[in-house]
Amino acid sequence: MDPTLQGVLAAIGGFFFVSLMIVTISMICGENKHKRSDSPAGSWDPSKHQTETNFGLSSISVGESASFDPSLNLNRISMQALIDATRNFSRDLIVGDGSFGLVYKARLSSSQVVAVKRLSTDAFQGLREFRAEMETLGKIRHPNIIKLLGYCVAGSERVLIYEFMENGSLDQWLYDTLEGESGEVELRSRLSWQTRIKIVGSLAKGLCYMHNWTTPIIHRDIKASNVLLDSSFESHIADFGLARCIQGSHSHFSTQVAGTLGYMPPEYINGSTMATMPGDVYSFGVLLLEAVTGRRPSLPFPGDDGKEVRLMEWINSMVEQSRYMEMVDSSIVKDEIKESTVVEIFNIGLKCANEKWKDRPTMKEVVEELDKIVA
Ligand SMILES: Nc1ncnc2c1ncn2[C@@H]1O[C@H](COP(=O)(O)OP(=O)(O)OP(=O)(O)O)[C@@H](O)[C@H]1O
Ligand SMILES: *[C@@H]1O[C@H](CO)[C@@H](O)[C@H](O)[C@H]1NC(C)=O
Ligand SMILES: *[C@@H]1O[C@H](CO)[C@@H](O)[C@H](O)[C@H]1NC(C)=O
Ligand SMILES: *[C@@H]1O[C@H](CO)[C@@H](O)[C@H](O)[C@H]1NC(C)=O
Ligand SMILES: CC(=O)N[C@H]1CO[C@H](CO)[C@@H](O)[C@@H]1O
Repeated sequence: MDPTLQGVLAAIGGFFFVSLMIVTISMICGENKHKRSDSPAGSWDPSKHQTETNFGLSSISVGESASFDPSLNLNRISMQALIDATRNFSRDLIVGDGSFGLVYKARLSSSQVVAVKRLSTDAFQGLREFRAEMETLGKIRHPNIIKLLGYCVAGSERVLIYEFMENGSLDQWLYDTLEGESGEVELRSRLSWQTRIKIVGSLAKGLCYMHNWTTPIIHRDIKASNVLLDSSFESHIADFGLARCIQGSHSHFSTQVAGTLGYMPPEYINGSTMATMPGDVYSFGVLLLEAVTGRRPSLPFPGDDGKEVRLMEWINSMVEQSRYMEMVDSSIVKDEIKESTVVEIFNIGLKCANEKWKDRPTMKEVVEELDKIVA
C-alpha cells in the first residue's frame, strides 16, 4: 500500500478513535455527575424519603420474613446526631476495627443502641464499601443478615449505622483471650457444641437467602469476623463490602481482589477476581469446620508430627484415619455429643469445601441437611 495513503488512513482511524473515547468519557462523567447531584449514596435514590432527624425506624416496615424491596427506605442521619450519640466518636465506644474504618457502639436519641461504622475518609476503598453496603444491605431484610438502619453523608464523611450485635463476632468468641487475675491467659468464653451448630445453621439460612434471588447476591468474604452474634447467638452476616450481584449462573469478574486467604476457594486463587455461589459455599464449609475445630483456616498450626499443617490438610488426614472426635475443639465437653452427629457435621463441611466447585452442594441443600441433623 502507498505509505501516504496508509498515513491518511491511520490519521482518520486515530481521529475516530479519539472522538469515540471523548464521547464515552463525557457520557460516563455526565452520568456520574447526574447521579451525584441526585443522591450522594450511589445509583439508587434514598433522598426522596430522607428525614434528617427522625430515626425512630418506624419507616422501615418490613416483617421478619424475607422480602426484597429495592425502594427500602433507609434513614439519613445527621453528623450532629452521630456526634451526640458517640460522644464525638469517643475511643471508649470503639467495639471493632475493620479494614475500612472503626466501629462504635452508640445510643441514639431514640435510646436505640446501634453500631456506627465510620469509614476512613481519604480512602477510595471507604467509598466503595459504602456503596456496596448501601446497594446490597440497604435492599434486603432477613433475620440472619445484619440490618442496615441508616447512613450519614457529610462532606467527605461516610458513616453506616447498623443494628447492634451484643455478642460481637464469631472470631472473637473462638479466639479472643482474656488475661486472668493471676496473669494466666484464657479463652474469653467457650461456645458449646449446640451453640456452634446454631451459629453455623443460621449462617447457612442467611447465605441461602442471598443466593436465592434471580440475581443472586454473592458475599465473597464469608469468614468468622463477618459473622456477628446477637444475644441468643443467632448469626447475622455482615460486611458486604465485597459483595456482588450476578446474573444467572454466570460468574462475575471484577477488578477487586476478593476474599480472605484460607476461606478462598481454589478456583478464585488464580484469577482472584471471581464471584460465584459455589465460591461462597466453599468459604461457608471452611467456616463450619473452623467453628467445630476452633482452629483458624488462615494460620498453620503444628500437627501430630510437629510439622506445620493447614486446617484443610489436617482435617483431610484426620478423616482418612476416622479420627473425628479428636478434631472437635478441645474446649467442648465430649460427653454431650454423639459421634455420629459429629461425623455428619464434618461431612457437610467437607462437601462444601470440596476442591471441585461442581461437586459442592447449594446452600439450600446445606440448610436442609443441617435441619435434618438438628431436628
Ligand atoms: N453491628 C455490629 N454490632 C456489634 N459489633 C460490630 C458490628 N459491626 C461490626 N462490629 C465489630 O467490629 C468489627 C469490625 O467490623 P468490620 O465489618 O468493619 O470489619 P471486619 O469484618 O473485622 O474486617 P474486614 O473489613 O477486613 O472484613 C467486627 O469484627 C465486630 O467485632
Ligand atoms: C470532636 O473531635 C474533633 C477531633 O477529634 C475536634 O476537632 C472537634 O472540635 C470535636 N468536637 C467537639 C464538639 O468536641
Ligand atoms: C427462594 O425464593 C422463593 C421465591 O421467592 C421462595 O418461595 C422460597 O421460599 C425461597 N427459598 C428459600 C430457601 O429461601
Ligand atoms: C492455575 O494456574 C496454574 C498454572 O498457572 C494451572 O496449572 C492451574 O490449573 C490453574 N488453576 C485453576 C483452578 O485454574
Ligand atoms: C460475652 C458476652 O458478651 N455475652 C453476652 C451475650 O449476650 C447476652 C444477652 O445480651 C449477654 O447476657 C451476655 O453477657
